[in-house]
Formats: sequence, C-alpha cells, structure tokens
Amino acid sequence: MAYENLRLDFEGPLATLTIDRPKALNALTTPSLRELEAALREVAKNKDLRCLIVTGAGEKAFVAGADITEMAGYTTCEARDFAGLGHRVLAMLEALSIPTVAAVNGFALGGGCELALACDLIYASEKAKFGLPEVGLGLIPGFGGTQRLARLVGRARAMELIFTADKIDAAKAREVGLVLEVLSAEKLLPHCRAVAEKIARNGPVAVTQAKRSVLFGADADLRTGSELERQSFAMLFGTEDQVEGCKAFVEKRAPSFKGR
Ligand code: CO8
Repeated sequence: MAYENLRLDFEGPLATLTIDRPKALNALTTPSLRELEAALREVAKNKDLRCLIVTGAGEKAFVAGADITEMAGYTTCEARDFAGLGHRVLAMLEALSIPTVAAVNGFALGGGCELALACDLIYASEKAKFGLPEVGLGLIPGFGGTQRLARLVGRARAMELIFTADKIDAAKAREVGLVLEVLSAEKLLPHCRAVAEKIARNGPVAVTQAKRSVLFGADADLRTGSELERQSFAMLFGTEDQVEGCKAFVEKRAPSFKGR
C-alpha cells in the first residue's frame, strides 16, 4: 500500500516504519495517524514478521509532536476525536504481537515522545531530544503520555517532565530510564536492526507470550500477573516451537522455529 506521510519497508522478518513528513519535522496530522493505523494493520496481518522498528525521516526529528497547526483551531469535540484517534493507534502499536523498537533519531516531543513510549524498546541517537512540552501550549499530553511515561520512569520524574515542559537530551533520557541505549546517529539503525534480528532468531510464539505477560502484568497486581505468566508458560508446551527448541538444545544444534 502507498502512503503519503510514512514508509513501511519489509526486509526478511523485520519491518521498518518511518514517519516521513520532514518539512514539519514529521509532526502527526489526522491523515498521518490514519495512515499509521493502516500500516499497523498491514504489519499485524503479516505472519512472517518478527519485529517492527519505528523511526523518523530526515536528520532532525523522530516526530516533533502532533501537528500544532492542525490542532490550533480544534473545538472540544474535535480535540476529543483527535486524542481518541491517537490513543487508538498507539494502543494498536502497543498491542502488536511482535516486539516493537523505537529508533529515536532526533526530536521526540509531545505526540512523538508518546509514539516512542508505545514501543517496547526505545534506543536513541546522541542527537535525540525528548519532552512533553504540551503545558507550554496550554494543553496536556493527549496520546497516552501522562500514563505511559509515569509507568516507565515513575510518577515524580514524569510529573517533572510534564510540569516543566523541559526537553531532555538522550543521555538524560537514558539516566531516567526512558531510553535503553544512546548511540551515534550512524549506529542507531544498525543497532536497532541487530536487536531486532536477535529477537527474530528466538521462538516467535514464546516472544509474543513473553510480551503479553510483561504488558498485561504491568497493569495487574503481582498475584494476577504471576498467574498470567503461569498460563502463558503452560500454553507454550505442546507448540511446535517448544518441542523444536528443547529438542535442538538436546541435539546441540540451532533451533529452526516455525512460529507455531
Ligand atoms: N506541528 C506542526 N509543525 C511543526 C511542529 C509541530 N509539532 N514541529 C515543527 N513543526 C514545523 C515548524 O513549524 C517548521 O515549519 P516551517 O518551516 O513551515 O516554519 C518546521 O517544522 C521546522 O521547525 P522549526 O523551524 O521550528 O525547527 P527548529 O529547529 O527551530 O525547532 C523544535 C525545532 C524545537 C522541535 C520546534 O519545531 C518545536 O518546538 N516544535 C513543536 C514541538 C512541540 O511542542 N510538540 C508538541 C506538540 S503538542 C502534542 O504533541 C500533543 C499530543 C497530544 C494531542 C492530543 C490532541 C487533543
């Protein structure tokens, strides 16, 4: 499918989704969110994929937020619908059965930071800058930022970032636990691909179940989360991949997983 505001490229078991509207630092409009929704549907349908990388086009930005020129004239109802669309799309991204990796190559502000937060792993280039500057515009984060950031870095750090509207550099983002690793601009995508390829070599059904256990468990009490894990663990027994993975270990060879 052809998109105007993003690119979706497939290479073996990996897909790379590039938000591509560099003239506005990849800011998200309603049409770009609708395209993102369609692209995620395309990804979800492709059963050969094992990992999705999300990044931004150009040298400067991952995504510099929701498009302020579009939002500026919104009525309350339009704002509710726009935030609803953003929430729906980011929930779809988060709920993909395959792991997702954000390669943050520049500004990740507002909705852009929230897009990264909906990915499972976040890596950043030295040029990246993160922030939720919405209160400076008389708004609050509207694509899940108040929820996902607080869950990732803790309530006080999230409140500090949201209340001050500060932009933090990649090193600080790593220090607060928002980013896993900081790499040079040239090494960012190769690093993300290497991580994605490593994930792709593991049992796909197991990786999906592990992702579900962590995600659903994070919103549950320990007892419920542990029960979820136990059910997922048990469910894997009897899958072809579990049989193959354990057999390959015993036979001292690399497993050949089929994803079933
Ligand atoms: N929206 C629209 N256009 C943008 C945006 C944006 N978020 N960010 C940058 N642009 C445009 C600029 O207007 C400029 O366009 P033009 O060349 O036509 O003047 C072009 O991109 C290049 O940007 P700058 O010239 O400003 O580049 P600088 O290097 O000087 O500055 C910054 C880069 C610091 C990133 C600056 O562009 C900036 O501050 N951008 C806005 C960042 C921001 O506030 N983002 C948060 C937006 S609010 C949000 O995301 C809310 C999400 C939830 C919404 C819920 C809805 C109800």
